[in-house]
Amino acid sequence: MSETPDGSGALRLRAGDALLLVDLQRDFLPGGALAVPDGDRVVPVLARYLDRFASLGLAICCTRDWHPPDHVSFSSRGGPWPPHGVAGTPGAEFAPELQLPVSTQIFSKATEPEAEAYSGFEGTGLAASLHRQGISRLFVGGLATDYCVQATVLDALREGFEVLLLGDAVRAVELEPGDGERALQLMRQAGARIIGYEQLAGQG
Ligand code: VGL
Ligand code: ZN
Repeated sequence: MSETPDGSGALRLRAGDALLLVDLQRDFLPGGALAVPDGDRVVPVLARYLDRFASLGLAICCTRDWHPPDHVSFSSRGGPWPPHGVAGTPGAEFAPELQLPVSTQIFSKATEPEAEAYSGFEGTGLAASLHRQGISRLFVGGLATDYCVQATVLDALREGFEVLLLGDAVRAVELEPGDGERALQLMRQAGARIIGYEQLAGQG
């Protein structure tokens, strides 16, 4: 099945598309407090998507972990994770190599001490904001496949967005081997399509 009049099958970006980058923060990169294996490998790939979306004037949204210092998910409180993504700390900053346009929209999540929120849609107003902007298709990449990316993608589908998961721009934590692959399966079964950069049509 082709998707373009020229029959090439390439994906043509259009009004109503947005790039949604999940938790590209220093703490999730090598050397960070909760480093995702090979997490830094997504950065140059996402730079290409960023260029493309920015040059077409399409929306770019970033979620970020923005935890209080005593967040319930931290091991100090019996949670599963070392302290990470603490609001206002260097570890919570976006990957410095990412050139985010000034127009980038930022959504901070899991800001309440007692509540975990893996999904960028939880308590952030993200869905309402996207709907208000007339956005219907989300291109989602970032960290980590088996936690915040998965939760964000499943919520996006529930909210009625079409989701294209950037398979070349996600990486998994894999506390259990295979978690990354299982997350991809789950997202695919829920209706997400997994794509790579080379599938985007050259749009000049
Ligand atoms: C994440 C674990 C804890 C993520 C956030 O961004 O995937 N994972 N907090
Ligand atoms: Zn977190």
